[in-house]
Amino acid sequence: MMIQELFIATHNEGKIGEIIPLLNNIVKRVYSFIDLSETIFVKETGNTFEENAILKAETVFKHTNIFTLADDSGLEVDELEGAPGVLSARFAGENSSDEENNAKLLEMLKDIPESLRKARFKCVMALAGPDKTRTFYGSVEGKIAVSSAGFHGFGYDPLFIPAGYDRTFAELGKDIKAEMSHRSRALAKVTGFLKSIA
Ligand code: ITT
Repeated sequence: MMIQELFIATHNEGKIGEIIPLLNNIVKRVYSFIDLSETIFVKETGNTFEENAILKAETVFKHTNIFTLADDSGLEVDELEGAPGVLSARFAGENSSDEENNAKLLEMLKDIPESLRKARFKCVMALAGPDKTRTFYGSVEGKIAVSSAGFHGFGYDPLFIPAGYDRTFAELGKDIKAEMSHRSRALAKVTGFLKSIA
């Protein structure tokens, strides 16, 4: 079986910008919510990235009938026992902006020294179709900066310094982020799977 068309079920423009370029040579046509006349919002009621990724992919597949890929991702900070985790998008409250979430995280870590600011980004991608939904994982280790830096990317990128670097993802830019990010790593597994069934 070959998957010719894939629907990317995310409303996050930052994710779209990172996912679509990596799929262009793998599937013939990529769709997203801009191709639909009505948009679909899925309430993220799961307790894990995996549950939420599956929920988003399966709900959207039911509407579109096109193989659907969803991304659930977030930041886990050791000092905060894994928070913001699945609540990363709404850390500072429902509909909070990236800036508000980042400000809250910096405030919570303000007395925490560099050696204890360990964190990781995690991404779970779920691929839903007529058969069993499959999941793919990626993560990247790093630490939380003491202040916001850089303008590339989205979300917590201005605060996340990947291991082996001394600048944030937002300073390093999209090419370096694409080499090692949680999303790229999960997506490499997705594209590996798509090629294996082609
Ligand atoms: P969709 O559910 O529509 O895909 P969302 O933004 O609500 O969009 P999530 O529920 O998966 O997506 O929330 C993930 C949040 O984690 C996201 O809003 C960012 O704040 C953060 N995040 C995930 N990946 C990130 C990345 O690569 N860089 C920076 N922040 C990231």
